[in-house]
Amino acid sequence: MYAILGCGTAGYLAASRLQEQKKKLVIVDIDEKRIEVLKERNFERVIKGDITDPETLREAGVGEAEAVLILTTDVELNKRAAAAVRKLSRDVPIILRAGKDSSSEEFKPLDIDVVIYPTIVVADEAIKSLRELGLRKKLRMLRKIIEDAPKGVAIVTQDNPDPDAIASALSLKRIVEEFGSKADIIYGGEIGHEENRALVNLLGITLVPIAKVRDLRGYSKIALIEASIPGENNSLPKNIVPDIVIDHHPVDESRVKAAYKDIRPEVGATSTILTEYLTHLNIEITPELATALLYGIKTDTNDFTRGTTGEDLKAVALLYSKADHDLLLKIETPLMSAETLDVLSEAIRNRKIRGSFLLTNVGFIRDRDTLPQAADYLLRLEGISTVLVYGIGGDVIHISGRNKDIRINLGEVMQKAFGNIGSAGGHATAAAAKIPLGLFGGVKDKESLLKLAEEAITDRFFRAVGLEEK
Ligand SMILES: [Mn+2]
Repeated sequence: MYAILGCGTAGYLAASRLQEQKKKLVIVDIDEKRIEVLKERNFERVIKGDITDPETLREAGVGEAEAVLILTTDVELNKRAAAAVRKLSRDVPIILRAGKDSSSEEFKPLDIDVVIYPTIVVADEAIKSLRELGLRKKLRMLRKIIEDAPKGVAIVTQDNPDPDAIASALSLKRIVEEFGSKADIIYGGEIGHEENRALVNLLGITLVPIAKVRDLRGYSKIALIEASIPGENNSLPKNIVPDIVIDHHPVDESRVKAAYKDIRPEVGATSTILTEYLTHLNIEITPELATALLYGIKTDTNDFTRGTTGEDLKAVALLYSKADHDLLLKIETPLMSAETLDVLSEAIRNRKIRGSFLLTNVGFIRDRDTLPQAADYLLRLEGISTVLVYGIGGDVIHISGRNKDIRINLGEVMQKAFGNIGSAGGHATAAAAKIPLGLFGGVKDKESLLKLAEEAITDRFFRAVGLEEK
């Protein structure tokens, strides 16, 4: 049972809310008319009496209440009422409304559990609304852009999209559909990692490789997700100005050209931003979408340990209850294909180590996606900080690199080593290269071809990192 002492406007509102929640109440007020009104409104226990009189309060059972609310506008009255309550019980929790000029000192002797300062509450609410309004305004603008997209929206993600990029793009697609248009999710590079492919396959997400898009200008609008500048870690041509940019990677914002941009380096994942959008727009977050977004935040924040903010955790709290956790487990622990296992065993057997470098030739491969997985795996070997795994697929040598040595920018090294004989690039920690076999023209015998490829790669790579081949 809760006790409400004095039933002015605030007391009445509190009583109504508690009644809605089917809580038991006792209300004490001195005003005859108010008492009548309260009885008409079906409040069960309404007592006419002086809220500063301990005897009245005792009869009302206030000393045994779960909590006492004293919310009148007369702070002196509130204090006297609190003193009366304390005469009955030292333990019953008291919530008291302070005055405009109250200081915390004046309530100390009364041992009040919660003092509510109306001015602070008003200011806090105003600030909260400010944030809400900002988001509402932004989303109105997003809606306007999308509603003006009769030929649909091209949602272009970062290259080699990670779960955060995939989940964010999927969410934006839902938003576009909600606003009455349609969208395709377009990516450059590849969907690497078995986990990422499991995410895409288990959720039935359709992603279009950018090479298959005939003309991006066939879409009315272009959105860039998890990247902000065309051509930088994404395959959007540099001369295209996107209409929408949503990202959380730090960038000099003056370089970002888009009618709509929401770039928040302070959050751990773009999925957090999109979760906020979906919530705000009242778009249902299905178990599949919740699973994708949760996985996106999880991987980007390294299981909530890296750059995780309150905003991320707020999104996680919401998504966690909606996500399909069996599905999430399936995504996180995908089955390893027999081919990946074979490539891994070749990679382990053929490894050549020099210092902290490990290079390995896995021979002929069918699926080049097995290379980065082998490289990831071998990077866990003690004492190794840079791994290169390569193999021949079709008429190309595929090279996949992984690096955790902060002095080395693997993308640059690969570019330097293989850029002039093939294509190469990537990041400091992950990079790839392709070299056409035509380079070794004329060599028919497979063994010789492998040996030649191995020599060329080893030699060029060590030259590029500044370790000449002996
Ligand atoms: Mn991200």
